Amino acid sequence: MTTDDEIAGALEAMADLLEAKDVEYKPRAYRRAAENIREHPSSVAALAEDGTDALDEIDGVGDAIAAKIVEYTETGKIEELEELRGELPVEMDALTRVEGVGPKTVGTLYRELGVRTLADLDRAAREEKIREIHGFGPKTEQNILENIEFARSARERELLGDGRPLADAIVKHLADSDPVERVEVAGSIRRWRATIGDVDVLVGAEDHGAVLDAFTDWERVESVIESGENKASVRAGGGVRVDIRVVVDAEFGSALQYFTGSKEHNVDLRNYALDRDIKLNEYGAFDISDVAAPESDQRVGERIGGHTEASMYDALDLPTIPPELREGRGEIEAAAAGELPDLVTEADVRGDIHAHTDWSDGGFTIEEMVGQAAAFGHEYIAVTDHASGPGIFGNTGLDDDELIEQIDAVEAVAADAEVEVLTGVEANIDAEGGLSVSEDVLDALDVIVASPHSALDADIDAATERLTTAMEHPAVDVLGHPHGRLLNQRAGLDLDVTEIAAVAAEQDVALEVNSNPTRLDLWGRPVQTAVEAGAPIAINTDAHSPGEFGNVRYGVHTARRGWAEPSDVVNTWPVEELRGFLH
Ligand code: DGT
Ligand code: CA
Ligand code: CA
Ligand code: ZN
Repeated sequence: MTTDDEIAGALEAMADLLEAKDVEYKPRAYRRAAENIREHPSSVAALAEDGTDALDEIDGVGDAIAAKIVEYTETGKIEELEELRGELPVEMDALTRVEGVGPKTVGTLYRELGVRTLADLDRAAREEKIREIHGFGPKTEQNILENIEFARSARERELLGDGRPLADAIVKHLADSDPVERVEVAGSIRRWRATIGDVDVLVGAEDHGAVLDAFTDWERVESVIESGENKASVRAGGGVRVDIRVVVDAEFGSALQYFTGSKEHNVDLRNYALDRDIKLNEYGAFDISDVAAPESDQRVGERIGGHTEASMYDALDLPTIPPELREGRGEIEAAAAGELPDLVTEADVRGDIHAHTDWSDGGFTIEEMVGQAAAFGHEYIAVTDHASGPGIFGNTGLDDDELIEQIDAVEAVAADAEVEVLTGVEANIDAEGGLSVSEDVLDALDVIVASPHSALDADIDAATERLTTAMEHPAVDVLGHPHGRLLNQRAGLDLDVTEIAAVAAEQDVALEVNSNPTRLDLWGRPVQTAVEAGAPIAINTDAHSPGEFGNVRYGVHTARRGWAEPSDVVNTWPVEELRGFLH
């Protein structure tokens, strides 16, 4: 059952987001109501079960707020709050933990600089972009920078999109450093999990001290948490925790296997090895068939693997299992049976069929987006601006007339473009599964992406029904970010993915892996369900600027976590084949 604390928290979240949008009066009303709820002598949640009238007795709770409280206690969510979160996809709680940063500042920083996370804020401050905003100055910027560190102590997991570029930079820095023989990322980041606890880095070298010095002296290291003989932990690149371990080169492969995880995979693999009289650990693979007391030491018996990671799997007569599959979801059995998937790679992707321009909420013209898609190396690109509807930022969506008008504009650009350009739209799926665009407009466009943006509070049956209804619409080609989740902010829809995947396979609708690092939706397990059901997958960036085309790497590795092969992914297909699918 809902607690009064949760009710008050939801109202305070409304207040913060309304304030960030510069709405007047309402934020104060919501905060006052929240405070009175917390102080109310009896359970407000219990009162709410009798309906809005029962809430009359609480000071500051009028009809509108009472309705929100009842909605929250009945459904666990407030639709308006979900919509506000969609419009302002920022980590409000994390950002406002920084002293001197309130909801208004969060709103401004998001609108001006696209700041969503603490790592974004840290970067913006270090790059001296905040001082350039009207009403801010170097002093404010400096204060923000100083206070971020403290705000981080009570934080959530990092986004892969923040951790991965940092990890790449660390590897590059260390690879150029003299004492380092080999260096690799390990842990969840090597498995490309959507969120990571920390960045794990592994180095093979003789002189461990020299490696750790080269690391802690790196210009992007902000503070050293701890430092020992063979390992160190620091904060770097905007307060992200980085763990580094140094091992002798001969044991680099076994350490890499061990520290890549996941724990579940390692436990399964160790048991698989023990059944074959082989002991596995971070120091190597050991044949213990002639060893009386295999527990007596870490390194016992004959060493049969450990220099390379492949040698560890080879010791078990297994092919090397790609890190993205190492989650304890049947990968060892598949490897043993010679049935590992031939996973999709970044090089397989030929185009992007979900992107936005300044016709809706993107920041760039059709011409700029198309030109940059070509420069990125794509063979095709679809322009899929938002149709108007609830949950669309600042009512920037296009109505039917504007969509028809846009077709001419896209075709004009397409005539001189170096990529194949497809027309399209991202239609909003309403609460009943209907689309916000009329039939003749849908018929006139090449790519119809249908996505949930609002009413993300339905229960699992209603939500599943809503999306299957949308997929059964004959015009729909792609189900965009099916759950509507925003990492670290909202869980999104609860879905019966088995059912969604079955309908997608039957209707020939592609389920999207949205590559935006704040979404990564679908992700590993649901992608695996979709692939098993034979549903097509589309790996899209949903780019609102050309820089976001590069996010496709996150989508590809996420699809790999779902065991996807190139043939499963419609945008690895040649354009004629794709057009056949869209038709
Ligand atoms: P994270 O950081 O929470 O996103 O997840 P991981 O998987 O990176 O976990 P982390 O950083 O705690 O440890 C890195 C890897 O080291 C982990 O994936 C597997 C291995 N490992 C760490 N502790 C243990 C353990 O107690 N048992 C086993 N079997 N493996 C461990
Ligand atoms: Ca980790
Ligand atoms: Ca770690
Ligand atoms: Zn979109």
